[in-house]
Amino acid sequence: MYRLYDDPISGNGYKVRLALAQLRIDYRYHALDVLRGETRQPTFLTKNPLGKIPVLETPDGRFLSESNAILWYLAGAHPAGRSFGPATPDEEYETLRWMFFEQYSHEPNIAVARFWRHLPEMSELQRKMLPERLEKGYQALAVMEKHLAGADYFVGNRYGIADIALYAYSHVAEEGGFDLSVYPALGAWLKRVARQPNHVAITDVPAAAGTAA
Ligand SMILES: N[C@@H](CCC(=O)N[C@@H](CS)C(=O)NCC(=O)O)C(=O)O
Repeated sequence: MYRLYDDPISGNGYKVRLALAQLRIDYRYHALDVLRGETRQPTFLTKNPLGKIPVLETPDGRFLSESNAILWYLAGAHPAGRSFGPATPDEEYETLRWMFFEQYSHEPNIAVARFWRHLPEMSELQRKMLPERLEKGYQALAVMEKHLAGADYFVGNRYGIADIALYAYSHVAEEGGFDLSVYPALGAWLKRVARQPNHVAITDVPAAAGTAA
């Protein structure tokens, strides 16, 4: 059986929860609290030396990290996942392009702004850096809006892992202080993604299966 190590608040973890739910893959859920440093404990560092969730443990005992790499793995490793994955070299390129965009231009701004605003108190440095994160986050959202003005999904005009990767933090961007009302095509895409079969919400967290580490 798969095991997912995650923090319920994490959008990176949500990508994996959403994919597992939509692929109907059974798994055990192990909750960690990043704010309490639980991912930096020695037992967890044996699973991911970077000390970060999500980590997906495979039934044969391997520990997979990096949310978008896990999505890629699930799309390739499961017959049901193939419809979520790229079908041609061009689609492989497009899927990777959007997933790298998510990790470099989107997540570090939108997820980080959201995370900081969830903290009991922002540090002086975080307060100083927030406007730049917001500016760069808006640039990423504008790139998505431009694409979605001419397409229903990110790759191959069908729902897939690039949509899952980008949906995770886009749909909660308002929690980071972003105004999504200025992006009508993005708003329509968010609704389209939420209507996919077996969709689960970021707040639909499975019951935890005992100790996290
Ligand atoms: N690039 C990684 C980022 C993972 C990441 O930043 N995880 C955060 C939670 S969303 C974490 O575990 N932070 C705890 C820490 O750094 O101590 C991915 O996509 O999985």
